Amino acid sequence: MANSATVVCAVLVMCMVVPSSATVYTVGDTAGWAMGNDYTTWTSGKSFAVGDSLVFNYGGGHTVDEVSGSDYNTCTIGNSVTSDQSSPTTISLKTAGTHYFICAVPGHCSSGMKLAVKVATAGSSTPPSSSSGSGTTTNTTTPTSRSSSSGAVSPSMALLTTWVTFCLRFFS
Ligand SMILES: [Cu+2]
Repeated sequence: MANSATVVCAVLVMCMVVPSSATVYTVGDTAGWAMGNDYTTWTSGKSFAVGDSLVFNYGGGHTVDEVSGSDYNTCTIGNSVTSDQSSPTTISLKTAGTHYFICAVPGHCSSGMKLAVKVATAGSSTPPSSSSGSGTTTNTTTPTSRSSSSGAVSPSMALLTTWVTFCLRFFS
């Protein structure tokens, strides 16, 4: 009992510490991973990046297989890179490029259970490093914005400290 409470606290703390840049996408949203969906429609308008992850929710009798592009196109089963059938399946998008997923149950891929995700390189929004020289930084906007950005760390640290204190007091 105290064990599960500790886990809950740890998860809460980790949620605060880990930067929330990575996005978790639920494939098909509420429809999940099932036949009769159009996952091309689901991916449209979304931009996936390295570090994001996909969560496949499905009932029994389905799988999540990562396959090659040609196997995706032809719904060919048997050459899967990875395979899983323990819903929910979480896939971490670790490399850039297009990743292809199908259900390896015969007939299901051609019934719509095929997903192609174009993954962009991570950190495309991070500022370029090593270009900090020569001093002429023109972003001297207002002193208030500078103080607020430096102070943004401490409230979350205070929250974290509060949580740790809370956890220690009630569950130890
Ligand atoms: Cu299936």
